[in-house]
Amino acid sequence: MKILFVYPNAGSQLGFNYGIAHLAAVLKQAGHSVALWQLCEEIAPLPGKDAFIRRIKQEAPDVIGFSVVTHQWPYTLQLAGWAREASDAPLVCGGIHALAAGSEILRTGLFDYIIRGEAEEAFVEFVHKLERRENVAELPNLG
Ligand code: B12
Repeated sequence: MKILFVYPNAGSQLGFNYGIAHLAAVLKQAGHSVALWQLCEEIAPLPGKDAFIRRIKQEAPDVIGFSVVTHQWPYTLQLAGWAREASDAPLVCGGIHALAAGSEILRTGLFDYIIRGEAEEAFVEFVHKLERRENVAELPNLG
């Protein structure tokens, strides 16, 4: 499976995301491929809707995972809406905001899933189950 991580980081310092780094490592060890898109003006101007959708289509991910801190939530909402238009891949929200405000995220209807807290085991298991078309409902940390 190909997992595209989206890291909304608008108006903020260019940052290394340790959470995504951990998840990318364990996903690769499990045989999956991983891509990262950090949206930060220090890397490139933030994309408009058309450019965002074009790149998501080019990446053609099987799963799109957003890594979100709370102050990036409004921007995340915009990006998730565009991602919904660009792809049928499940949208998963993780990171500190999923731990702090999981119900609020799910109520928007934009994300298919949240994973709360540490996700090295939960997200790999989630991707495996999706790949095997198995039920993910009982997975730990999943909303
Ligand atoms: C290191 C750190 C930084 C670093 C790196 C940040 C980064 N994005 O990695 C730097 C210095 C850049 C930084 C900057 C900021 N930080 Co900071 N930072 C931390 C700190 C101390 C540790 C985070 C960490 O690396 N944990 C270890 C990694 C492995 O865990 P993780 O990131 O949580 O990821 C795991 C899960 O969340 C999950 N996960 C993460 N992403 C995803 C994605 C998917 C799809 C899935 C399924 C799961 C998932 O799986 C990961 C592995 O288990 C935390 C405090 C804390 N104890 O959490 C504050 C913290 C995250 N920071 C905070 C804040 C406020 C900021 C800044 C806004 C500060 C500022 N005013 O500029 C900026 C925001 C930058 C940004 N856009 O991310 C707050 C966030 C509060 C909130 N509700 O959002 C925290 C919680 C501190 C606090 N208690 O206030 N930070």
